Amino acid sequence: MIGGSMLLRGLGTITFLIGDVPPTPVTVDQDADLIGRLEIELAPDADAGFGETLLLIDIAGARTNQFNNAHEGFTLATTAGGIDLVLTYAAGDGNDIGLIGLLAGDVDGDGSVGVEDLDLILANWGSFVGAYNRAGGDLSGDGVVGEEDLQGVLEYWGSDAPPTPTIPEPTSLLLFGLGVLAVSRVRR
Ligand SMILES: [Ca+2]
Ligand SMILES: [Ca+2]
Repeated sequence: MIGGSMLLRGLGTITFLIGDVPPTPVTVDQDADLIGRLEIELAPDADAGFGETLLLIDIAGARTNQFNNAHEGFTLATTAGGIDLVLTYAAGDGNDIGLIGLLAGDVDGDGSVGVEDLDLILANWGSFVGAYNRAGGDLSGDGVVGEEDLQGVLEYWGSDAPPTPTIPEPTSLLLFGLGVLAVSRVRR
């Protein structure tokens, strides 16, 4: 626990190491003024699930400002398992700082990487949509929809969120398989 206000000014950097268990959150028992950098280091066994929130900083008081390098929605790291760790300033009880696990390459956020994501990239190709505007098609963080974002989708093509109790209908499984085949041909 950090007593009093948390001030990270100038060159201050706070680094969280993400391993196979959730990080222990820093607790700020008053206000937090965030002028500094937030860095994420991944251990080789770093693990996070789709839709899971890892709480980093629990602020009891009010928050002012944001980290210099990381605004809402920025992807700070990607685990080996293909989960993007995306920053939110609205975790916990609404004003805490955390990372939300989203599927890498998943532009529309529906929990799978496929044709819809590719379509969004192509529809916005060359457009400036804002850094890490996922729904707009920027996965790479340069704010423009282009080659890197396309590669991001292709690299994780076919990945799915962890299975839900719902069993997919055989027809949708078949269509999914065809979609993968079509893209494999295009890439050759
Ligand atoms: Ca998707
Ligand atoms: Ca981009």
